Amino acid sequence: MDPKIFDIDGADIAWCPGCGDFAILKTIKETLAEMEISPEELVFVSGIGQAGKLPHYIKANVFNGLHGRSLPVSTAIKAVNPELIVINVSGDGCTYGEGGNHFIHNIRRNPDIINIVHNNMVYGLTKGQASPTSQRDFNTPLQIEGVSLEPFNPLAIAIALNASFVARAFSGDIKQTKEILKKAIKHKGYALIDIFQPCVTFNKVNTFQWFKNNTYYLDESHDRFDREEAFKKSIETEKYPLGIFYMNSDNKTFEENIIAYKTNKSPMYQRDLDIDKLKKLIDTKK
Ligand SMILES: Cc1ncc(C[n+]2csc(CCOP(=O)(O)OP(=O)(O)O)c2C)c(N)n1
Ligand code: SF4
Repeated sequence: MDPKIFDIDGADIAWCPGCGDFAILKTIKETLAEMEISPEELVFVSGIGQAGKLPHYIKANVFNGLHGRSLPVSTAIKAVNPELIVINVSGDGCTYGEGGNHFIHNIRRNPDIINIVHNNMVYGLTKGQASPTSQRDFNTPLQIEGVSLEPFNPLAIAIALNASFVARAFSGDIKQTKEILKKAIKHKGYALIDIFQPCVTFNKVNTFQWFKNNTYYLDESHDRFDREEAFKKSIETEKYPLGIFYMNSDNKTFEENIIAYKTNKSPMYQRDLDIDKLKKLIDTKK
């Protein structure tokens, strides 16, 4: 399949030249094309931010909602139509800051969705304030003496909560990121891919070269099914590991746990609403 199938003619892309978001967009389009997934099978869901604009630039079904609120929307879409491939895509601020509570409880629910987080360690859209993943001492127009907090560690949190798929990628390496994304799409259950993404305008510390110099790939010897080993890797900061840290398929997905699917497997959106039955049910609870 030609990745151009996902292009929107005349799309006016608002990202700065050189932004890592372009590479992520290209990676997603090429991955989907290589996997022969068509636009109708997909829904992209995002919140607010530069990363949150990605669904505007891809031809597929799209829901762009409130800052930090994309994960519950993704969960609901997957619940009413489990046949769709739901890709949640947003920034580190949107997902781990404003949406932090949703991030945590989404892992517990385990919907079968892919969660791509553009991690540029800064708030890009609002012009460079610190995000939860900004590194200590990072100077911004707001944090004038530098960030004084430890950065939020999304991978360690996800592994601690026994998330079903946890990975980190680098937007500058399209080939490896594609491989990770393919595995996340094939995986059943919630899949987190935190992608390091240089913000060339507001993060002059964590640049393309910085990410290259400060990362390495997990090798074959890393056992993805060993949770303790994955946790140890997730707290490494001298150099940041890239690749798939952890996988498990032990827990049922959110959709599988829904009572409505116990006896009837047809997607909920196709069912007729029985108002009388609903009224009776409400009456019994009065
Ligand atoms: C509830 C709420 N709080 C704050 C804002 C303002 N706001 C819009 S985008 C943004 C930061 C986005 O940063 P991030 O999610 O890291 O994405 P990036 O722009 O870096 O891709 C903020 C704070 C908002 N729109 N809604
Ligand atoms: S401000 Fe940063 S994240 Fe936003 S488009 Fe520009 S380079 Fe990309």
